[in-house]
Amino acid sequence: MASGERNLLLLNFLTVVSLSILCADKAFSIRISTAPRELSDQSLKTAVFALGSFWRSEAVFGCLNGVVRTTAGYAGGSKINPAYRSLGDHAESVLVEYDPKEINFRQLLEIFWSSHDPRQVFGQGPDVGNQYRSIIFTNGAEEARLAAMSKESEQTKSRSSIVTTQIQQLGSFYPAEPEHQKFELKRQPMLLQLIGNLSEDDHEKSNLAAKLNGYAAELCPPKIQRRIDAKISEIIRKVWPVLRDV
Ligand code: MHO
Repeated sequence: MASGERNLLLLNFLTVVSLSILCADKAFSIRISTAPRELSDQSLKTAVFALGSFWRSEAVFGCLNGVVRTTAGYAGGSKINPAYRSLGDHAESVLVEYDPKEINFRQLLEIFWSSHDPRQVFGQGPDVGNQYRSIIFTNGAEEARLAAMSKESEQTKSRSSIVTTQIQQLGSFYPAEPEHQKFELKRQPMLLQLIGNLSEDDHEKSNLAAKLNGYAAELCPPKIQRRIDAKISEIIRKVWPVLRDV
């Protein structure tokens, strides 16, 4: 067998093994598949948040139970067809597609508040600029109410500085360029190898890629981070073939 073919088989095999191991766990109760649109879109809800660099924002939400897919993109501004180097007045944002039976908007808001510093002005962490501002995008009156209540409660935690987060009705969300999708995962060739060679399109829609993107950035909730860690070590220990002889 040509070595290219063997590598391909190996990658496919590893994909199946890693997927089935990850799927076997209750924590990953959403069916994990690399096939696009694994849950019917009608049963999913979407939410959009801006909380600094979208590389990190995608990772924050990607490995929560109930989050099916994430997309990095631009929102909150008026520029038509923004791009990374010319995003105009948009903020780097993340589109979160979630199963409302497993996680709700209120819980997503909690993750939003605990995952960045909403009191930082004109930037987030080391990143400076308007594109890193904090925004909760809402869809309808109920989400706007929940967002406003959560902001009030965040403000009451300390009166010595102002919570800068904006609350806006979502207008357009523009997905960012492919190289910005699941950026944290793309930085880790070993993890990419574990899930096989996905096409860019499958990669963007894959639930497993979203989870591993969070894991790669070490931004999963600690329990999930440890569980994925253990599973990856197990795969490497038990399954990875080692060439001992020729
Ligand atoms: N601190 C990041 C910002 C990237 S971002 C997607 C960097 O490494 O440049 O805007």
